[in-house]
Amino acid sequence: MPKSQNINPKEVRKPKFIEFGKIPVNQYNKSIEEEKKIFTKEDFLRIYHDMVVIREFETMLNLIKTTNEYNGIPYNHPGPAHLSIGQEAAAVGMAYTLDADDYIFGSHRSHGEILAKGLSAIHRLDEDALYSVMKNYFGGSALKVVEKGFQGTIKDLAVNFLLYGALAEIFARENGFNKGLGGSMHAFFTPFGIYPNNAIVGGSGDISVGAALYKKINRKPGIIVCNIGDASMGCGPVWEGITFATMDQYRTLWDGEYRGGLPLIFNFMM
Ligand SMILES: Cc1ncc(C[n+]2csc(CCOP(=O)(O)OP(=O)(O)O)c2C)c(N)n1
Repeated sequence: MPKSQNINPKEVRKPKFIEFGKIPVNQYNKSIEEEKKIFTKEDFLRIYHDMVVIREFETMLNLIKTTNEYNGIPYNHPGPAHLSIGQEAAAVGMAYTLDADDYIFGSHRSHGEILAKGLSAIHRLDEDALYSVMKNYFGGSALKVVEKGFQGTIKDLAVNFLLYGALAEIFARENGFNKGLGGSMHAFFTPFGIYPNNAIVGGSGDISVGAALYKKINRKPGIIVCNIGDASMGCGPVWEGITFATMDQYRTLWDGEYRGGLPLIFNFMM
């Protein structure tokens, strides 16, 4: 791949030490007053709203798994559902400033990320674009269900569409975002920038790098966020992905507008 990268053996074989700079850890120390200057009251309400939606979604799944019932409605779901209760803020914080052009990939525990990214995309897309997405997705089969008897704004309809599509997917239903074939761990909805999650721990660690390379080479707008669990740091493909994403060639050999790193963030969920 290198066009010309000169390596002087006299230089590289010299006895020396490799030294690392400081890596910042736990450096966040803003006060509530400082944060209030960055976000508006509407922002805070929307952040809280999105977190509550995710918490209730996961609580509902937990009740269905453990009691076969939610709000008096009996249902049985024998399939997998890895919940993310307690991680709502991490998911909403990750998605809040992303556009529909920004893509997320995830792990086996990604319901919260899917909903957070979907809610963020719904907020950013205009009503015509939203309606067209819903109408054209698998012939509008999910839209038909949520539209029945619905009275409200297109944005509210889109929220119902998101919740229904994600839930139907988890329940392996035909109206699910992926016709129920992906399920809890492989759900995705690309019109909102929600790319597949992955049952293989760390599986998104290298797929995300490929997606970021695609964006860079094709000069597509947006960035990639790779959401994976901390245990995936023990997986080889994640290190391969990180190494590939930080190759010196991007800085030293790629010319003009292609110079520089990939539009990629690794976001480790603890
Ligand atoms: C390559 C691979 N190894 C092992 C597993 C089994 N497995 C499923 S979840 C999990 C733990 C993942 O931990 P982490 O990424 O920290 O996420 P958490 O479940 O703690 O949110 C393991 C080992 C797997 N799915 N894939």
